[in-house]
Amino acid sequence: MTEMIENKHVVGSRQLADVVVVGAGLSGIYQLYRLLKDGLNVVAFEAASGVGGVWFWNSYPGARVDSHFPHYQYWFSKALWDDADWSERFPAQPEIARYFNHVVDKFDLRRHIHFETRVVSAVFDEASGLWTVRTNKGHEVQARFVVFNTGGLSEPKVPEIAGRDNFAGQTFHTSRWPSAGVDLAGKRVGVVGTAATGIQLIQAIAPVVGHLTVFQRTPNYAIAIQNPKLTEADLDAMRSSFDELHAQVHSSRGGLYYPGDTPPMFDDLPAEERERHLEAIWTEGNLRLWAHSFADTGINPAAAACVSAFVRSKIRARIKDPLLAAKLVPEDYYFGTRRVPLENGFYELFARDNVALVDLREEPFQTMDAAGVNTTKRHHDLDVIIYATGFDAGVGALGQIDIRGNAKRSLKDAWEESLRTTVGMQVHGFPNLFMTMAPFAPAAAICNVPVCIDQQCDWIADTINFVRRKGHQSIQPSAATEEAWMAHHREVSEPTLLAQNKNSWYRRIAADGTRRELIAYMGGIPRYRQVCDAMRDSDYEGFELT
Ligand code: NA7
Repeated sequence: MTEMIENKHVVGSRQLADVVVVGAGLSGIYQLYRLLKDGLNVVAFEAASGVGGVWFWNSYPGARVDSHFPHYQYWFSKALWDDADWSERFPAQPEIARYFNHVVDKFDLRRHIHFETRVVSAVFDEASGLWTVRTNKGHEVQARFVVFNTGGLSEPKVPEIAGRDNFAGQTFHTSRWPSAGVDLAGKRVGVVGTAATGIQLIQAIAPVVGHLTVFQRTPNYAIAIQNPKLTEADLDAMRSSFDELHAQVHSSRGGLYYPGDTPPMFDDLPAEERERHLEAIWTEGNLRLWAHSFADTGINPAAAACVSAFVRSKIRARIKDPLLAAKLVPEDYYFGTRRVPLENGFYELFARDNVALVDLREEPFQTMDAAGVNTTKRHHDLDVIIYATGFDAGVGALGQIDIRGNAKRSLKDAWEESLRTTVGMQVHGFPNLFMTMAPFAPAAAICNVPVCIDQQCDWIADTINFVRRKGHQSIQPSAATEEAWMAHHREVSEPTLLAQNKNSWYRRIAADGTRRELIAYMGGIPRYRQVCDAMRDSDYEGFELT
């Protein structure tokens, strides 16, 4: 049965919304807030039973944010900062999930969201200039604008291993963790994946499980986290520095503010000075070594090699067994050219009697059977397999929805042919469709997300308001504007060392398994915002308005 959404806007016999917002995660919540504040009639859909997006789904043991306090929170409301009550420098998932629920209740957003409702299609009609959005629950909404706040890391990836379905034990993906939890006590557990998620999970469950087999393909350069409890004085300082920090993070490259300079690694810098700088940053126990250490570590191979050697020595010092160290210490790529995880006792875990490391580069997966998994060398008996194997980044969630723009062309097909966006927020051929955290914007990757989506949600709302105020029916970037943005993206992003490491989710993996475009825009937030602002301030020169 089709349920028409109750709505105050009535055109003929049709009921309309101004905007459909898809997703009630980090960006969907703010998008909804902002559009409602602007007086628009908004309908929101969310597949989960609650708000928070990744912080709803990723409730695996050990999940916590890697952006240090006080950066990972909304920036649109000082009142929210005043009642924020964080307990740790890197808060854990339950605390962040509570925060999102608080935000939604504080601003009375919940009643606008249809939960446990998946958008299955969004089809544009060129004659009326309206989108028809349908859900798995039979809703059908017609709206002039549709905003996909579906997240960049929301569609899980599971390895294709022959016979996977034969496994008789339990299997989980970290991003679909049961809300009731999983009893792992005493069980033989296998974890596949040792990146940001795998490391957090492994640390949390190693002391609980009977036996843990860690399947690692690529070792990472993890930084030892410093995660003290916060005091009232910390919270007071946070509240009183809101304006200053707001300005600082929005003019930072990646949405995290670190005081101090970033000298070039070699110019006039004596070796001892360099070492002192590295040590001082290391002891901070956050992502500064990656984001704000030396000016040239992201582009100069010699500088990157120097930081890489430093981190390797830190990791090696903690692993007694040289054979184990050879597996856990990365040697064949530079620090910072993949997502840098934070860890807390990860390297020491492998000395425990109940933990074993399997190096998949030495013994790749072969098959799975009822009792576990076969690598090329042996059988591993398991009761539970947990995939910490990441996501179909950037495009995955949108690919699950049948989105059709001009001439009923599918977005998925268009992107399979050639992945492209204009500033990561619009696509030529898809009028009045907007996205956050999509490819080729800082928000797609390499960004403290609350800062990046703050700007994106505002730009989208400003653009929708402009179209309405000027009495236009639709807006989309011209093909030339899109090409110019893509050319700029390639020019600033591809020469970086990060772009040269193909073994990372920052480079999209296409359906055929090949690594394709670098989805991370490497020009930094200020440069990106300048381009977006210029578009808005020129009344969208280079866009097609009907
Ligand atoms: P990531 O960063 O994509 O890491 C996935 C991990 O799973 C990584 O160790 C992968 O090894 C491993 N993996 C993926 N596929 C396979 C197969 N087929 N076989 C063996 N191992 C595999 O995901 P995360 O969830 O850790 O983090 C995602 C982001 O969330 C993170 O960057 C933060 O922004 C938050 P690989 O390195 O590919 O060899």
